[in-house]
Amino acid sequence: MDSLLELIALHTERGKVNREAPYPPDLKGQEGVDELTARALAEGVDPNRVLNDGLMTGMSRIGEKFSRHEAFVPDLLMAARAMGAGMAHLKPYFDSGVTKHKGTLVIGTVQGDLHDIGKNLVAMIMEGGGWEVVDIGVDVSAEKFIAAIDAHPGCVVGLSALLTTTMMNMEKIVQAIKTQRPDTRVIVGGAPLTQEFSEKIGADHYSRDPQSALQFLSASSA
Ligand code: B1M
Repeated sequence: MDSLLELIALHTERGKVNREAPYPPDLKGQEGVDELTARALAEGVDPNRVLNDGLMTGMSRIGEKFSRHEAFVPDLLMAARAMGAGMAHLKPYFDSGVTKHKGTLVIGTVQGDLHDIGKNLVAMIMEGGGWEVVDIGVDVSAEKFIAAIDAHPGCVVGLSALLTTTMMNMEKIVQAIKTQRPDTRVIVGGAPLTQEFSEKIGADHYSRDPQSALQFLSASSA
């Protein structure tokens, strides 16, 4: 089982999407993340392990290589595509089958930021936890968040940021929401964030991971 998870991590890192994918050339004809993830789940591997020890491990390895200038933006893009292929297989496993929603979460990646894998994962797990999720995409301005709040009265808003530069935009968006729609609860997440930053910008909750967001919402809506 561990060797299969390691292969998922490796093929995520290398951006090998599926068997037909010609990239990377040295893995031509081999199973990609698509087939490997499906196989792991069919063999009964815990979906959380597929996510954490397979897909996310591969993604963090390519990120570390990028930091060391051993990988470049196209490599990140291919890894993201491979991870997306794996996540599609995980979705049904995080689906609770709950029909009555606990509430609505409007979620988006903040202005200037195009990273959406973490946001998509949070959206998937919140849906699985019984929340209606309205995903308003990436590069989302304060105005667009406010419009979504107005369209979904009583919703909770989730903001994701992956860049230290766009954390500043997150601060502006939280301030705009808290000034213009003060009753709206805001949760924030993303790799560069900290609890301290979240408190400084006036968010209601900092979520290190999707589970923590779900726990916060479940506790505060109970
Ligand atoms: Co970019 N990128 N990237 N990138 N990228 C990072 C973030 C970086 C850390 C890489 C590095 O240097 N090691 C670095 C940021 C440095 C910094 O600011 N400190 C970086 C950079 C510099 C850049 C560019 C500027 C590169 C360039 O152009 N020179 C550029 C910026 C583009 C832009 O946004 N304007 C860029 C571009 C890209 C791609 C488009 C190529 C691609 C994104 C594709 C996509 O998302 N569709 C990409 C990728 C893939 C990465 C890495 C490798 C992986 C990110 C990821 O998806 N991780 C990343 C390095 C890394 O993280 N190791 C990197 C997996 C994902 C599941 O984790 O998103 O952290 P994460 O989400 C987690 C938690 O953070 C949390 O839950 C998730 C699951 O646990 N979470 C929330 C996230 N949002 C949440 C919201 C919540 C709650 C929890 O509540 C609302």
